[in-house]
Amino acid sequence: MKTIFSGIQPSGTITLGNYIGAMKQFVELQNEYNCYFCIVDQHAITVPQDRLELRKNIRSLAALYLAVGIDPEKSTLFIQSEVPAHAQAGWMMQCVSYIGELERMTQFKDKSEGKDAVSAGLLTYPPLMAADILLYSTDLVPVGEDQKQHLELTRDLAERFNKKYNDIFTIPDVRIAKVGARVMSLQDPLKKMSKSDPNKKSFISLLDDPKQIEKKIKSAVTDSEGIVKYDKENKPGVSNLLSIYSILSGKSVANIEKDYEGKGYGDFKAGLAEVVINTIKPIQDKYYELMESQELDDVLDHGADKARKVANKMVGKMENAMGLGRKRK
Ligand code: ATP
Ligand code: LTN
Repeated sequence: MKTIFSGIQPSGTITLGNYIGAMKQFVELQNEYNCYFCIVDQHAITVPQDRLELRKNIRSLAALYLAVGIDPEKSTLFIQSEVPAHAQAGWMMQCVSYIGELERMTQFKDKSEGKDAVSAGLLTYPPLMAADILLYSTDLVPVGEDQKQHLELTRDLAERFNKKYNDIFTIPDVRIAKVGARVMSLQDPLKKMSKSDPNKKSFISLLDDPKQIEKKIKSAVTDSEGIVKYDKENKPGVSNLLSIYSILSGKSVANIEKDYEGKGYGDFKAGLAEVVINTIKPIQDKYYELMESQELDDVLDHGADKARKVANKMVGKMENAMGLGRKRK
């Protein structure tokens, strides 16, 4: 069985973008692959976080992974900071990374833009991500479009390490969903939907209540044409809403366009709100049940134990390859 690894930052509540671009794929893939799904809390602290809020988000993200359908019998779910091998391997990968290539990452440029103080961790975020992936001899990494560049760097770093030290890493492939890999902000359809966006109207979180969802969709930016038609270039707002509608309802974009022919954006938005609410409702029911139960901690304890065993072996191989410490038998 081939291995999958992916991670989500506990930097807020999962959005429809995270769900459509990443989580929904995870659920489908877990039947065919040996899967590791990680709550990457060490990546989250590359930008300022409130400690109580972070703790809450970590637990909430774990419950959401399970609520959307990650099955702990099939997949390993764990918290990055509970497996110290990630930080150890992350340091070694930093030492094979060049500052120039890290400065070229668009996520670094976006997140550091206009900030007075930028942490060194924001720059060295990609080698830690490479470590996450390489520790498990991962074959495939399902992510949204925005992570493609980080995956290319991961492959470069793995090849560099293999050539320079010892051929120990599997070179991972990226898997990007054919549709929905880049869900856009509801307030600025030229920007990706992000859970850490300070403007809460720009995203729908999986924990929003029906009233909030209706309101956010109602105020989503469209255009003045009043025609429900997919045209990414000229109608980015409507096209984004149409994509979300299509993915969540399973209807083709052409059929949705037909359903709303001669009707305005008001009807279309009300229809979309209903589709979103119907998708989210069962996830929320499961989520609130999980947050009350002991099951969550058991799953995370077990996941960390399992991940530690695999990851520690690879750290041993990396240290041997680089000549750290004493030779292990
Ligand atoms: P942050 O706002 O803190 O940067 P984020 O919302 O961008 O967070 P991540 O935790 O960085 O989310 O990403 C988790 C997964 O969701 C990744 O696979 C990422 O590619 C995917 N993803 C994030 N935003 C979108 C989006 N708008 N559309 C599709 N996929 C997305
Ligand atoms: N960088 C990713 C989160 C992430 C990740 C990973 C994704 C950290 N480690 C390993 C896939 C595999 C993000 O910002 N979405």
